[in-house]
Amino acid sequence: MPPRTAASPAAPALRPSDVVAWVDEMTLLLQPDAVHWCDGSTRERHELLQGLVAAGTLEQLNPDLRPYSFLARSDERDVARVEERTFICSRDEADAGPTNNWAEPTAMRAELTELFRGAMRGRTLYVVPFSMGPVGSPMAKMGVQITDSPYVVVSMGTMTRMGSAALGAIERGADWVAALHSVGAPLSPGQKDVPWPCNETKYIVQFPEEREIWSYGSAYGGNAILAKKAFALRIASVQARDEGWLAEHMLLIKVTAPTGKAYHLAAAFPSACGKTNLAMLTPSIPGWTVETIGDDIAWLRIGADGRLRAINPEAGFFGVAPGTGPATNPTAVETLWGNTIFTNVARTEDGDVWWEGLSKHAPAGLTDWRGEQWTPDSGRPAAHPNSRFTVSAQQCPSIAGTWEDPEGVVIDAIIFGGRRASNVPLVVEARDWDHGVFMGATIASEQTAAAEGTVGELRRDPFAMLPFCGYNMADYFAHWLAFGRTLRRSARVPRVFQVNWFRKDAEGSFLWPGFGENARVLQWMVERLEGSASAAETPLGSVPRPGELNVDGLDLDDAALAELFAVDAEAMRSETDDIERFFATFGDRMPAELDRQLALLRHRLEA
Ligand code: GTP
Ligand code: SPV
Ligand code: MN
Repeated sequence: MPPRTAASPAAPALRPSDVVAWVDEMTLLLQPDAVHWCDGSTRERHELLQGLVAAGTLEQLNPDLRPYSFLARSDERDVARVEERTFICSRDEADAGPTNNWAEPTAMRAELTELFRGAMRGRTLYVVPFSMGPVGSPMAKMGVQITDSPYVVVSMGTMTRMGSAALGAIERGADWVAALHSVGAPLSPGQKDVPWPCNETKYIVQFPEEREIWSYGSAYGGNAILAKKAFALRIASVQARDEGWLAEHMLLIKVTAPTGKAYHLAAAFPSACGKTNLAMLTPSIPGWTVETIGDDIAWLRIGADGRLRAINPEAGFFGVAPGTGPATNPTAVETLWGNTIFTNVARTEDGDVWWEGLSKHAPAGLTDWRGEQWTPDSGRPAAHPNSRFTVSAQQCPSIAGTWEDPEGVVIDAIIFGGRRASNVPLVVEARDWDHGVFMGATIASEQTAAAEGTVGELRRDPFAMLPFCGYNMADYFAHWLAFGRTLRRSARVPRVFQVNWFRKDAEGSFLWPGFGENARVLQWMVERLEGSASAAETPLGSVPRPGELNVDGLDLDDAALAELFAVDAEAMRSETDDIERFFATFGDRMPAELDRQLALLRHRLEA
């Protein structure tokens, strides 16, 4: 198929002049061979997928086993988010804060302009208009991504509402975020392409004041699908601060109790710490149902009715493959029946996919994520630990009927969590909103494979937003505190909880069975909301009284249950010292209320 140009009949009739002006300017800089305006149609997706197969980026899986599904093997050096190469280029360095990399915006813009000059030679420039949130929702926001990666285009097609409808909203006057992306691998005339073009030099740059994103050198996930982390969290968190709402790294679920009463919960866990799994949870306890609204990002604001409301701005799931199996997440396994792009998983002999945890035993004849023969004796995982699936949310059997409600769902409770082998109990309820903000601000978690870095290393990851907050994290804490004051004037302030599914015993085994059994913790939360469950006060907050947590039928002895809730005073004291050091990194921008919460915690620990 010859590449289309902007002047081809496929270019949309409707092209907002400011988008055209930006595309024209970028076309001059990037010097692509062709320009393609994406309309988001099925035909367009089909043609892109066929082109990706022809280019060797995608391999079509066996259609009898995995209909209309594809496997991508990335470059081995392009497998996760690159936090070291991620920058917040606010005009004032202090506005990026100590948790972000900062660079002076004019200098960064000049440097990037030179990097991007001619970067698309030999390639097609795709114009990808998209909406975060249902088009027409008062909470939706538009964006336009320019990219030279058709893999990114089809990913954006699944993860967002992509195409002409978004362009229409922009034409009618909606603001939009400009997101520029190149794999940074121009082709000279006649040069053969590689299956996964990328560049050793990588930049993921946000200009928060200009609401602009420039991403160079990677085609992987959060580095390249710019609607997701770069826009819906880094840029949107700044918009949210300025406009009085919240852009969060949260899943959204609807929980229905046996009484038929439904509640909506939002939960923030760091990358690869269980959001998709909780979002798709199949309760192990009879009478309870959990429906999915979102699995990674939530936008929350106070609705016209004064209640806290949330939407999932995304349209698909970019989920972690390893650990996803019939016993842990049967809903995800069902969701992935077809129409799925898998990246960096293993391939079976008969043309299907496999990863650690999909089945107990690996099938014979596997090809690993690098394309090499693999057996269980190979001494390395068959699927990359951060291998992923990209699939439409529509395909999820547990998707809630209300998941696209333009007004959003009413949030009854907020949950914070992390991956902690010790110290942090299975579940704790905050005393009030401000204490809940303190919990969110002090979350620490063991690092996972979702980003480059040392897996297992404990780090503070406040609100699971450490890599995603587009401004000074202390200002973000203050914004959460102020948001609570506004909420208190409205109908109802949601309860706040902290959970930890990952506590380990002395032998290093998980103490809590997790997954579907996490419904037992949700049950206690709902009973707290209903006022039917009591709680015991601890220095950290309220925990279920003995016998209040439903452990019926669980293979969990009293000692293990006690260990799940044990608070070691000495360890907690050293934890508070660590929190104090962490807070101190923010200097005088740190809200006094959180220092007060730390003092209160220390006081309770001494008492
Ligand atoms: P991102 O997409 O990176 O934001 O990750 P996520 O927060 O959605 O994490 P996900 O649900 O994909 O889970 C990540 C890993 O944690 C997977 O390997 C899961 O199998 C594992 N996991 C999830 N929930 C539990 C749990 O309750 N207990 C245990 N032990 N592991 C879990
Ligand atoms: C995460 O790392 O939190 C993800 C995957 O959800 S990525 O899109 O790469 O950010
Ligand atoms: Mn995530």
